[in-house]
Amino acid sequence: MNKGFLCIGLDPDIKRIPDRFLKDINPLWEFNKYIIDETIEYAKAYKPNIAFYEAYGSNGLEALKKTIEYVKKIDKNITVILDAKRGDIGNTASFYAVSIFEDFKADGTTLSPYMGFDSIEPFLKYKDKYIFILGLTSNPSNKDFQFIRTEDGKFLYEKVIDKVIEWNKKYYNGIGLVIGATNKEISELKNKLKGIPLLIPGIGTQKGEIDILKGILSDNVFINVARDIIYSNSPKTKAKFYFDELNRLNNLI
Ligand code: NUP
Repeated sequence: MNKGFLCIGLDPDIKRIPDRFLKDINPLWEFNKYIIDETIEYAKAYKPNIAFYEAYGSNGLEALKKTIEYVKKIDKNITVILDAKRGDIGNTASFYAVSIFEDFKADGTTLSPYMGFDSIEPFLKYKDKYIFILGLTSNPSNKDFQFIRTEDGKFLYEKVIDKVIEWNKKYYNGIGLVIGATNKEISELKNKLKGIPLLIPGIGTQKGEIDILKGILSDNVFINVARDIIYSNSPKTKAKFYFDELNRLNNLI
């Protein structure tokens, strides 16, 4: 089933959500429910970032859990990616994996590659889940480490991408990458990344250009937009805008 490419980021900030939600017992949950109801017809996926929930302790985590359950209850085919950027030694990582995949029941998550394979391995036994490993991130400081030249002349991010592609072939095809839409390098990476699951943030508030995504869209590619949709006056209209734009781009090829 192809339901477009749009992944809506559920990153609720209490300071930015409309006043009418603040009187509720759990404003984060009520706000998310509103966003989901408004946008679900255009969403292929939702991506809550766990930071926005952990910040509010048990109330926040309850909102996160209810949010994931709600999406799945409405449409079990919608992918929920719990953005948590985990990465720790093996036995610790195995508990992160249990939390994300068995307790929160997310369909995918994000991982940092910095600690190497043993920090990724515990996630690999969940073969029906996506893992997106940070490859080339969308933030300005991605230059600090990701663009360090390695001994064979390649940038560090290129080495990470090569390694993830190798793992994808060796283990299972749910292993993918985070590639920020703010990077012009995306254009050169398109061929190499064919068939690899991709989570692409950076469109909208971070000013990534949507046209750079031409030629990269496919079934397991998720284009994430959070703030520009969830805080707009009409999340539905904004979600439709991105849904249509991505489909237009896909049809150009
Ligand atoms: O490279 C990355 N850039 C990025 O923005 C990797 C990420 N996981 N993210 C996340 O995507 C970020 O933490 C936030 O949850 C979302 C982008 O949100 P927005 O800029 O569309 O509001």
